[in-house]
Amino acid sequence: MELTFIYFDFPFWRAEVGKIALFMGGIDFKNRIVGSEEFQRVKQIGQLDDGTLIPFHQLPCLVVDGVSIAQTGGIARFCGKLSGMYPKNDDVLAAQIDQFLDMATDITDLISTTGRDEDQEAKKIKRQELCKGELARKLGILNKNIGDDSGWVLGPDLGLADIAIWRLMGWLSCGILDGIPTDLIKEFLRISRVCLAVDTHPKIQEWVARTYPKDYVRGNYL
Ligand SMILES: N[C@@H](CCC(=O)N[C@@H](CS)C(=O)NCC(=O)O)C(=O)O
Repeated sequence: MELTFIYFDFPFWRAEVGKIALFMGGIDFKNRIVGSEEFQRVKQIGQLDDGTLIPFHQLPCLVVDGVSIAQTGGIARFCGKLSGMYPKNDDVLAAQIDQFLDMATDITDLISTTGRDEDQEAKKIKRQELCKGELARKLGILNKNIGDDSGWVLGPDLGLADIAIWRLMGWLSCGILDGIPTDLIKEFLRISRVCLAVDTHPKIQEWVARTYPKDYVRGNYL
């Protein structure tokens, strides 16, 4: 099976969940990076410059033997099934994983509501308000839904939910979002615990060393 991941040159959770699942499963894939100019064309016409279909004019996209698949959750499940990180015969566990992927989407969408403002100062103020209000509320709810033992979000091993939370929180707390403080998640001890566990997992460290840009800044967890 030939797999090509299409995304930006940035390790955002939407693509990382699927990519890391494949890496954990020892499954090879190609990486097609889209730059900002090509992305403007993708948004308009729904294809890469080489004609590759991008179904909903959005990224990430995964091309499987020539078939383009869109949507973060669908791609994550597909990759998870290939690598054994998403169950094929346990609908309850599958739904439990899904709920964390969808929560990651909700939190991402919340940040996006502040992101299209031309005025940087106005955007910063909106984000500061979000951190005190709805974002803090959502993080508190996410935190509550993570078990209070020392393990992963679900099950005995590192899973898709852990990866999604780790990269989402890494993005939120690394200092690149003006108006969002780097200590944002430190009070959410269970989220912080999971992020630290993912961050120090040997396979994740190998993946980061191998693929992340030189200017990658990790999140602030504890
Ligand atoms: N529902 C999509 C949303 C993906 C998404 O919003 N991707 C961003 C880049 S990270 C994008 O393509 N935005 C352009 C647009 O929505 O027009 C998913 O879950 O994958």
